[in-house]
Amino acid sequence: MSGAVPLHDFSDSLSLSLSLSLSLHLSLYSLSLFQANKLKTKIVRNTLNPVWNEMLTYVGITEEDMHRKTLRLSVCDEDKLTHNEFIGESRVPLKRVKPDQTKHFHTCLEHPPPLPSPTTMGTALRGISCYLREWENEQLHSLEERGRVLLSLQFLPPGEGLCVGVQRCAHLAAMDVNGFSDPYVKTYLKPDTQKKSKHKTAVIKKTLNPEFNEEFFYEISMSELSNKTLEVTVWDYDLGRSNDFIGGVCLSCHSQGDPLRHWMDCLKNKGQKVERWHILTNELPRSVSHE
Ligand SMILES: [Ca+2]
Ligand SMILES: [Ca+2]
Repeated sequence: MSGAVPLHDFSDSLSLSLSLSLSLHLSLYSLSLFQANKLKTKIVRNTLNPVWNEMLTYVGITEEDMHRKTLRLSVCDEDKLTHNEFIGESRVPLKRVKPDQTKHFHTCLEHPPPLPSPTTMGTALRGISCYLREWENEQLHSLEERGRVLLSLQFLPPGEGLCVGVQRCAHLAAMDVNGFSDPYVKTYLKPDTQKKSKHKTAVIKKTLNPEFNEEFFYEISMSELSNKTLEVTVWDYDLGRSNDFIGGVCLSCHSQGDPLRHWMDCLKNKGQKVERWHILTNELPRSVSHE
């Protein structure tokens, strides 16, 4: 990791334009980068040479994604009576893509066998594309991605306090049978012995890409703040039953990667509003500073 990280030097979304010509019987093309969500083109029927010319956009790409992740393009044949059939896939490491540059790839489709990991197999059976384990050595290896959240942090010196902005979420996991969630965001500043640090956004109904644009203020000194952990969790509101946990992220001096960078940028740049995307995972990292 490099020492000084310039702020806002990274494009926050990755656009992918696909124009392919294939000599296979296929009618459905899907594209995955995050486990939580995949993007799909429209279905082209009864053809061996489909043309899509569609633009599919992943919102909330982080710096870590660009270094470590691989885009998987899966081609499938839609079958109304049985499971959709996996035809082949191609992969593009995001390292090969540079911000603000369009790059064209001509690749062949391959048909690798799925890996025998139970979680991978579960996903493969549910979805139309076969997920393979890709980040074996990652810290996030055992964690499932549940979407992204765009947060802003600003330490305000005069009154001493942290302003947390919950801007929006993208590619959230669907927690309702209708294929959507009713998301809202909760924030805590921990340890929180008096249970006073909880803040909640409004619920946005039936969406996987909610916009909140809400700000919460924590009155706290810089020295106290450096020992705290900001816990951000996203929930699906359910009427008449307990709400579903979608995912969360923790920001503190003990974090790693993007959360650590964001936290340090905030502490080092008093008064400056720093915005970053974060990956939401199904479990929060256990930290010794908690409870
Ligand atoms: Ca639900
Ligand atoms: Ca719901």
